[in-house]
Amino acid sequence: MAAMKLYMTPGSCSTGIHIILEELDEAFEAYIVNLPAGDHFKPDYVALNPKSTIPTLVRPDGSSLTEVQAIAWWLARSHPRARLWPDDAENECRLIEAMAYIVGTVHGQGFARIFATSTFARNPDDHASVRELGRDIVAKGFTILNDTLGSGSYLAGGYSVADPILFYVEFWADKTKIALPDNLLAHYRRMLARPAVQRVLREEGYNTAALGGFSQREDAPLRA
Ligand SMILES: N[C@@H](CCC(=O)N[C@@H](CS)C(=O)NCC(=O)O)C(=O)O
Repeated sequence: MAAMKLYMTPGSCSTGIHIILEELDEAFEAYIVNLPAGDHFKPDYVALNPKSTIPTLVRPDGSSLTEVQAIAWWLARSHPRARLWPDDAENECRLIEAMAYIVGTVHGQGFARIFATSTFARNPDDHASVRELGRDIVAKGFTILNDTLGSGSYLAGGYSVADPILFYVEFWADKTKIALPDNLLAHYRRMLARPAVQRVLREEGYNTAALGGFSQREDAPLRA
């Protein structure tokens, strides 16, 4: 059986999927897509993912899967022994609710305005205001997710695919110096202590350093 292939960019949203893969007891191959160089628009990549986004997961049968939530669900569902998806309906719908909000709003509406500002406004005069709006959306999102998490260790009962997804926006908060409310900061640190997270960060070129933070790669501009 062919190994799964993850097409990813270090320090991007694909880091969440990279962590989920690392939590599974199965070999996979990781391929770097250089976004600043435009690799995602090259014909070989477009053939895998016509949306030109990362992450893309190529499954053992050769088919491509895109969209963070769909990939996370498929990985959890096809690897039940890893127990990364809750059994009960309440935790299941809460998990989906959290992932949709993180990827769709905190990332797609908030961080995207900060990292990919020009895709929201053609006029450079508007960029500072677009970025400021992005930071407001992120801050509101973190307040909501902080309340969702409460004093719990993980987002949906036990550890699940939602936690590496939450982690990637916490990681971006660390890099952009956006404050994480207390419950999210504790979650971020809990995630940083996981061996799978440490392996992924090392593989993506980061040094896990002092509590709650690490130094950014010199050579990899962060993109949403
Ligand atoms: N809805 C997509 C969003 C993925 C996304 O926004 N990925 C960013 C990187 S974090 C990307 O591919 N950006 C391409 C670009 O900057 O041109 C998903 O869930 O996979």
